[in-house]
Amino acid sequence: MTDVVPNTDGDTGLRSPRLIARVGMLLGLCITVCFATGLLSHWIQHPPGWFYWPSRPAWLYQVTQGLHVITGVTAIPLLLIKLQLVYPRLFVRPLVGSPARAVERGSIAVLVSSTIFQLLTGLLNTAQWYPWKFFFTTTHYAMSFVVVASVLVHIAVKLPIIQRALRSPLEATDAIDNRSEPAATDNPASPLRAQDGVSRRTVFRGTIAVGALAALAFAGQTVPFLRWMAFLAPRSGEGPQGVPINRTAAAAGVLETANDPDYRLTISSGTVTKELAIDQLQAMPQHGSELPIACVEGWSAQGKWDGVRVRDLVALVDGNRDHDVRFISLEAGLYSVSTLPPNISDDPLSLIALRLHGEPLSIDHGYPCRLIAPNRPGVLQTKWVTRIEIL
Ligand SMILES: Nc1nc2c(c(=O)[nH]1)N[C@H]1C(S)=C(S)[C@@H](COP(=O)(O)O)O[C@H]1N2
Ligand SMILES: [Mo]
Repeated sequence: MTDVVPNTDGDTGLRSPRLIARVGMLLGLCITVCFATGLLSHWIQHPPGWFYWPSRPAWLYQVTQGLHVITGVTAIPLLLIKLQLVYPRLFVRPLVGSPARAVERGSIAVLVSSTIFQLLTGLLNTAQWYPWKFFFTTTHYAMSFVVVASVLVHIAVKLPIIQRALRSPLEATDAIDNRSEPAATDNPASPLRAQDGVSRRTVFRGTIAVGALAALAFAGQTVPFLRWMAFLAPRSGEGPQGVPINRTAAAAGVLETANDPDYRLTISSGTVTKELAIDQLQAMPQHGSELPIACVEGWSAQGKWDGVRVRDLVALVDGNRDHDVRFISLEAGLYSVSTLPPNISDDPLSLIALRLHGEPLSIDHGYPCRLIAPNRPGVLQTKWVTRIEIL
C-alpha cells in the first residue's frame, strides 16, 4: 500500500469508508441487540397493557439481559475505534455550513454524545455506582430512543456511502463516491494511514478481537464456563450459599424485622386475610425450583430453591388465579415491591422460597422468605417478603 497517494475522496488509508462502514456495522449490530434487549427488560419491569412475557423458558431473561450487558460493553471499544477513525471528519471546516449540513452535523453531535452517555451510564450501573441513582432507569430508557433515532438518521444520511463501501473490497483503493463527505485524509498530519504499514484488514480484525475480548471479559458473570475469565466483570464473585448478594439485609435495614420471632407472612385477597408463621409455611407442601437470579446488571447465578408454591398460597385465601399478585418486602426501599402477572404467579416453578441449596435462606438472600419466579429480572425477586396481595 505504500504507493497510495492520499486524495480528496476520503478513500485512502485507514480512514476509508470501507473500513469505517464495516466497524460501524459491528457497532450498529451491538446497538441493535442492546436496544432490543433493553426495551424488553424495561417492558418486563413496567409492562404496558398489551405486553405479555411468558414464564418459560425459565432462563430466557437471563440470556436477554446477559446479551444486553455484553453487547453494551462490546460497543464501547467499537465506538472508540470508530471515533478514532472518523474524528478528523468531525472537525472539518466549516463546522456548521449550509442548513442541510447543519442538520447533518447536529445529528452527529447528538449521535456521539448520546451514545457515549448511554454506554457510560450503563457501564457504571453494572458496577452499581450511580451518582444519579433515582434517574438512572428512566434516563437510560429515554436516552436509548435518542441513540436509536440518531443512529437511524446517521445511517439514512450515509446510506449511499455505506452501501458502496460495504460492497467494495476492504483493501482496494479505487474511489468510493464520497462527495458529501469533506475529506480529511488529504491532511498529511492525519495519523492513520495505510502508508504507516497497517492494513485495513488488520485494523478490522483487531476491532473484532478487541470487541470479543470486551464481551468475554463480561460474559463470565452470566456464562458459568467463562467465569474464570470475567476479569472486568464486577460480579463474578461468589456470595453466601454460592449466590452473589445484591443488597445485604443490613443495607436494607431489615436485620431486626427479618429475625423477629413474631414474623408473619400476610396473604390477602379482598377482605380475606391469612397470617402464616414460618413453621406454618414449612408445614405446607414443599417444592423445589432450579432458577437463576438474573440481575439487570448482567450477572446471574443458578440456585436450587425450596419452598411453597405461590399458587398454593393464592389458593389459601381463595384468591383469583387470573389476577396479578403483589409481593411486599419488610424493607421500604426502591426494590421493596414486585407484581407477578397471572401466567407467572400460577407457574409451578414460582415459589415463596424458604431454602437455598438445601439450607435455610441466609438473611442476605431474603430470610425468612423470598420470591423466586421463572424468567424474571433479579430486581423483581423480592427478598424478605412480609405481605402478598392478590389484586
Ligand atoms: N427487598 C429487596 N429485594 C430485592 C432487592 C432489594 O434490594 N430489596 N434486590 C433485588 C435485586 S436487584 C436482585 S439482583 C436480587 C438479588 O438476590 P440475591 O441478593 O439473593 O442474590 O434480589 C432482588 N430482591
Ligand atoms: Mo439486580
